[in-house]
Amino acid sequence: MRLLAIALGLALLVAPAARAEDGYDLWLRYKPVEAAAKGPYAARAAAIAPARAAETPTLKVARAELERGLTGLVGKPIRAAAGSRDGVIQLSVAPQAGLSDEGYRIRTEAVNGKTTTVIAASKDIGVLYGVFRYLELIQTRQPVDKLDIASSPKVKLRMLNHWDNLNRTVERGYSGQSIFDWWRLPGHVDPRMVDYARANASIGINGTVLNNVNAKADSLTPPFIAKAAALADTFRPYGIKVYLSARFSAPIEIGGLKTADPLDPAVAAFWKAKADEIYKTIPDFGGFLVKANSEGQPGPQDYGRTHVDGANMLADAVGPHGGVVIWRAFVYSHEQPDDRAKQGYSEFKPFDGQFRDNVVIQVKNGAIDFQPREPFHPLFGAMPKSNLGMEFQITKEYLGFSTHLVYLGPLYEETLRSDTQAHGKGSTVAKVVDGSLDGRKLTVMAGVANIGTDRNWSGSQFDQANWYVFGRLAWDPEADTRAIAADWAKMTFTNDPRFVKPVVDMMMGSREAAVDYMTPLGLHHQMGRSHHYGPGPWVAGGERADWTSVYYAKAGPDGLGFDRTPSGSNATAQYAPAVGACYADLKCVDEKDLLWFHHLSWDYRLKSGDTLWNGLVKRYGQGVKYVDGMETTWAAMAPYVDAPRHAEVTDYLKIQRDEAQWWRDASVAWFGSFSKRPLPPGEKAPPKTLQEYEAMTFPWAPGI
Ligand code: BDP
Repeated sequence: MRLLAIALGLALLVAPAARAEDGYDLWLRYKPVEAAAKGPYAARAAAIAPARAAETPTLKVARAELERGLTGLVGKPIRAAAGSRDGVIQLSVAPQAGLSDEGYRIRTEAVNGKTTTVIAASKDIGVLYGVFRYLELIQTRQPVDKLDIASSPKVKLRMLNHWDNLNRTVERGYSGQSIFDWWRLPGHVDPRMVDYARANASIGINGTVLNNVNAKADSLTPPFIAKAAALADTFRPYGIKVYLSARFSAPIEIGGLKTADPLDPAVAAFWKAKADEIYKTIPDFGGFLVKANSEGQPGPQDYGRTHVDGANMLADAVGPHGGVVIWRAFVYSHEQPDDRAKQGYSEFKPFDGQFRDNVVIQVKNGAIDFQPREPFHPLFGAMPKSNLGMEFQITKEYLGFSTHLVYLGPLYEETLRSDTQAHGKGSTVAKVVDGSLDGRKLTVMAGVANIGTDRNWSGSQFDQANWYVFGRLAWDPEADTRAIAADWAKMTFTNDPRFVKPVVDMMMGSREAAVDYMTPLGLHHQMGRSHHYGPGPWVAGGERADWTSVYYAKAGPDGLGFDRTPSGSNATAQYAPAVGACYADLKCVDEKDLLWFHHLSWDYRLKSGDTLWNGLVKRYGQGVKYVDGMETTWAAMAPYVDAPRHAEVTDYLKIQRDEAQWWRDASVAWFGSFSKRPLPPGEKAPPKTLQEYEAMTFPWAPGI
């Protein structure tokens, strides 16, 4: 016994100090498979054969990842030729029928009568994706003895959009500073950039926009091009291209021109030269992302030109190099007092068919702005002759920042599965995004990143799941987000079903809970002014009406909600007739979208039989209750989770619980001042006066 203790003590002394779990390893932890389950995996992953292909940088990292993963999961694999023994894994690059360039096939085959797992693809990048998939199978304890898997991404450009500034602040970032260390680049490339690339490649992300859409022209100057090139070199083996947000007025700011008019030949020449310069240092540069004539950003309309003029001019600059222009449809102007929800459609729909083939119009999932719930954007399905991409927000600007546990899978899935009915039933948003509805090839799914310098990358352990699910859906927009949550939970924490089931259930309901305690029944944009932290339903006045809460809720003694039916702004007319008619019809519209489309009296009867007022108050309470439930569930998970991560999540849930209550109380106080109706039985009066809630200010809220 003593001897054993001494031996153990020695082993501890010589073993490398185990790093506490802090979330850095994301879903790529590669912890040893439990002894009882290990056998079959070890048998199928005992050796790695020399790759059947020239050793490219991508194959090198694929092999390194496989070795690293297997070493962690089942023990260090040896090297052996395929066919020399059972349990060899063979990486192979060879033309694969029925797979796209990035697709992969994993098959169990007999080579010389020996069982071999072949991970094959037409291009090396497919092999890397296949390796990650194989490791995922082991990490999630799927059988690997008789594999026959083929997978190709359904969307071509699967991208992160970083809203990162050149001084390392991050617009709407809640996880520390920008991970891109612009100041020290290109001389020093933080090794973390490799882990960033690994994580993205593991979920199929193949592009990243390095800088904020509210862009500075400096990002296009030679020093910054060199910095971007250093990142591009680091990401290249992982199949990730870099893109830059381009400021439309750059020809004036860094080009010495007097105008940025897209039809001015000198302006077009500036952009052509700029593109040539970038491609000289970054030969596989992805292209430009542009926010033009939106929220004060410069654009072609400043010169009486159109989005088409601006986008096509830039497209002609990058086109010869194989680049694309991603032009955002998130526009709403100072001049038009129209319902903000209508403006993107009104501005872009008439241009369908006029954009160059290498232009993609990137559309936010909803017509306002990344709210906890929005009906799908009416542009989906409305521009069949244009490339239309999806923009989701992964960072939770409007969903409680990084301290609220909100799994966004159901939000993304709800939008992607919405039926635009553009060509009759089944014309889902997913089919617009993957291009299949109108036979489009250049497809995009973008996510506004939630990544920063925090050790856990995303600001919270559970926000990693939002990065993860985004990537998985970009690969397959029709994937099931519950299954994805389960994969994530298993890899990130444990395969123990006593953990996976309750935690996945908790995640799946968490978004609906946030909708309930923030903006139930179709309410939207009720957050604090500008930082969007906490409740601010009273926000009024200021620069523009559509930056206020009162504009969206339209609360009054008569009732609540924004009338977007034909009797109101008629935004419903922007949808396919059957869809719009349903939204406009109180008998058809789903109550989750009720106040988005309708202005209703406080006594309107909900399906539950409650009045609108009573139903609203109850919804807020339901949201708070759900967070209570999450706290209880999580407390019971302590045996399955390492102490540091368990404690962090526990702390955050407490913050969320308090803030959910605050949302409920402040909203009830505010809307109650209009409804003037008593609270439904059992509902507590807000503990503070309305004036006290209104007086709370947060000048240091993060992310601005
Ligand atoms: C809004 C954000 C703002 C962004 C803008 C955008 O509040 O910070 O610049 O979207 O998408 O949601 O351009």
